[in-house]
Amino acid sequence: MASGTALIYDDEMTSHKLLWDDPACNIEVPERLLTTYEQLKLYHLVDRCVRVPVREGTEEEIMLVHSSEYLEVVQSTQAMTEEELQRVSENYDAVYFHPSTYHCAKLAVGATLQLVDSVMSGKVCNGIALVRPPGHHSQRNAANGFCVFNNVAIAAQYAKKRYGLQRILIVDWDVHHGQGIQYIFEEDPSVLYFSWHRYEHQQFWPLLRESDYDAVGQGKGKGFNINVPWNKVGMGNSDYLAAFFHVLLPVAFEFVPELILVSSGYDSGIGDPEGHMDATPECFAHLTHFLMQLADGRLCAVLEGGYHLKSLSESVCMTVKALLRDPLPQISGEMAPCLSAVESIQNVRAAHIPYWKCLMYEEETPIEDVSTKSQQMMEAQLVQTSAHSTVEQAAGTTNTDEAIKTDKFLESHMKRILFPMPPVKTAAAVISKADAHLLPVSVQVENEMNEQELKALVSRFDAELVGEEKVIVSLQKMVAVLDKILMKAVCNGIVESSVASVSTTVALKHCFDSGLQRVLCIIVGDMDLEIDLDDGKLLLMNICQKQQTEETNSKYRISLNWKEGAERNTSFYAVLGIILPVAYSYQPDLIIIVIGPNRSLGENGISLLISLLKGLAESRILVVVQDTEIKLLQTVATALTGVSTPDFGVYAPASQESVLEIKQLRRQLKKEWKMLQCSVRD
Ligand code: Q9C
Ligand code: ZN
Repeated sequence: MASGTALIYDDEMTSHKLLWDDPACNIEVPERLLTTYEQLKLYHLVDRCVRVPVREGTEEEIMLVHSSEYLEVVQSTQAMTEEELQRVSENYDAVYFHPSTYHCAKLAVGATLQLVDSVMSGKVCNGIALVRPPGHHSQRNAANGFCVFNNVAIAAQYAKKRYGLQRILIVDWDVHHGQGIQYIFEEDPSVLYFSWHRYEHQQFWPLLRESDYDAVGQGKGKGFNINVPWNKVGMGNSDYLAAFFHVLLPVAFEFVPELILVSSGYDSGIGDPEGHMDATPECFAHLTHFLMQLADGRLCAVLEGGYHLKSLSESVCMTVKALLRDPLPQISGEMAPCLSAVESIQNVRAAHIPYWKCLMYEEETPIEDVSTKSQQMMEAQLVQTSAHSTVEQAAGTTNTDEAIKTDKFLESHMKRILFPMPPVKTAAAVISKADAHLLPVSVQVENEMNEQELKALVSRFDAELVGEEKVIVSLQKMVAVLDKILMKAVCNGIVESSVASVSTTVALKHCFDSGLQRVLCIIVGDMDLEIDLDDGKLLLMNICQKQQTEETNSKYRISLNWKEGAERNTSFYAVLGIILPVAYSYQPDLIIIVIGPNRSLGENGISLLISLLKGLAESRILVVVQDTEIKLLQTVATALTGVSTPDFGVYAPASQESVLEIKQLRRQLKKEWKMLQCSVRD
């Protein structure tokens, strides 16, 4: 797999600007790029990326999406007077032209294609293009909503043509509906378009009926257009995560994209004057991290909207940090989607049941969302109601007051969540010295802890645990790695143990002794732990093959029966449907993953589990492996370092039995772990 992150930026794209007074357009300013680039420099992210130059997109490339008539109109604006420019602009909704617009719009297209080429050629693994003017509203024959050429749509057509791609995923997390992209690919099953957007029952721009959840695509493209309409403002981190867990990610894993293009608008972030949403910058790092598990990591993010300068620039920086595979900050806020978000999610899932196997056993029906609709209609012209009701704008505050409030909030918020990166990413302690050489080179091999120290440490909780020689050796290895994680000298680690259950028990006790408040322990395979769990400091999940005798689940002890055939890649269904939502609801400080005997997940499943959970707990993960196959150790070590992503091969739908098991668990636990909610019923 390729490595490295491309950054494409050129300040020439700041010359496109509004020359007259137009309140509908005055937020799309050159400072959007300048401020963002400055912030990237401040965080030293520019130095860590691969600089790729921009170029102009060619006429031929532009005509992959746009008509020659429209191209001529845009060309003609180069030589116009201000008055003429204003007149052309008026032909479109929320658009302005400047004499440099044509040049900049060609650079925006070319920058996007340079990014696609860098990723597809393997020069880098992923990247971001910071461009203006944006693209996702623009259509075959029309500019629209600040957009002149549809950069991302052109990139998708280009990638299909130049690289023969058959499946491209476009994720549009901008707060507006990229109706331009929807129109272009409506009938095209090779491009899966996902967009969430402020909708408010069609009361929000662009005010289109076809932005609703029931626009699923047309003809052969049915099922390949996914709209998540937000019917309230104030949607935040948990709402966005829920849409990923329960709509986008399962479908995307089933789709198996070869390339991901992100219409990366940040007006869906906190403080945006257009979006009025509430997602904080680190949310975008988590969204990016999820998408990096698909398409062998080939991801191209292309700037769309984002009009609060600080929110925009911090969010772009968080996206770049995720692309660079830095450990992510913990996501903030209460992890519970609001009712209106769950309604939207339920409706999209219901609308897509006929098209996706991962939804086929759902009996979801669209609901007439009474909780928002009637209310919305009455309040249409009054104060906006907001999803989580904490971000309502107080009467009498102005937009500038709001913007300054967000500036101040973000200033302290970023200080709170950012943390120094441990100098080493992954440490390992294996039993056979020979095995150490077979691990990825970046893995730091640890020596065991001194025996006296170990005995002193363990005797604090249970002297009897330390008996035979092999137990001592396993514990010495485990503590050596765990201590480094706790001291933040390494991020994560892997230890081999011939007595995984004892190693895990000691590891947990050592964690609590060190003052950790929430430890998530996931046991893959058949294994029992002798440990009390009532105070919420430990959440234990067991994925095992053996059928549980009776109803044994409780909030902090969850067991999931899962059987996976050797050649069937179905585990993502369990990981996305249960494990990830519960883990995000819990927000652990550290994660212990134990791979025991008789394991119920294949290597791909284990790899996916580790890769996805790395977004939590600042990547503090200890993996305890009972199995001593070197292949498994390599898989785990590779997932921890993040040097490659699992290859799922052919998707197999989970058996009806497994799906029902998951649904049952979800119903049982969704009151306790709110990120499990994807339907408003029972
Ligand atoms: N009364 C992007 O974020 N608002 N475009 C128009 C008309 C237009 C947003 C309001 C918002 C366009 C790329
Ligand atoms: Zn937007």
